[in-house]
Amino acid sequence: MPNTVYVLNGPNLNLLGTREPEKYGRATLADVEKLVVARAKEFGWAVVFRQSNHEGEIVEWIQEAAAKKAVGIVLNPAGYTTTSVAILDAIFAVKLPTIEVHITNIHARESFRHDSYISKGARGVICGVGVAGYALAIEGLAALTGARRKGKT
Ligand code: CA2
Repeated sequence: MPNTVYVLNGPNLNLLGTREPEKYGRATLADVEKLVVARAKEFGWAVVFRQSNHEGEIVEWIQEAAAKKAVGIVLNPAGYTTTSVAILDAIFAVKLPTIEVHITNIHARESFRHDSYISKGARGVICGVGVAGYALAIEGLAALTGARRKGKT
């Protein structure tokens, strides 16, 4: 699936918009999907949008993205950010441009959220701008891959 971006979401992000809105906002994950699908479409890209509460499933999806020759990956690793060598290894292995996204500014939160394993393999990191960060990550992938906006027909 060339011209496809994988947007992967880690544990508990299925709760987005339903709990802790003061931290994570009121947009649901379905709203985020709509946002990224619309932005990716501007570049002629389709989106595979998924969420998992399981580390290994995220690893498998990163490998799948490479097997399908995806353009790149947008990843909010959520609670696996500071623990998952396995997800980092998958990012290194597949060599697809990967943008790490966090809805909140992880550096302004508890210190245990600061040190991301994923950032060591990501080409770019966006945090603290809410769910808009996902759309910015699509822009980032376009910048990194030299993709241009398609003219409206
Ligand atoms: O800011 C982010 O996007 C985070 O990746 C969110 C993670 C947190 O562990 C990271 O440090 C920063 C938590 C995701 C939990 O998602 C929820 C969403 C709504 C309500 C409760 C949890």
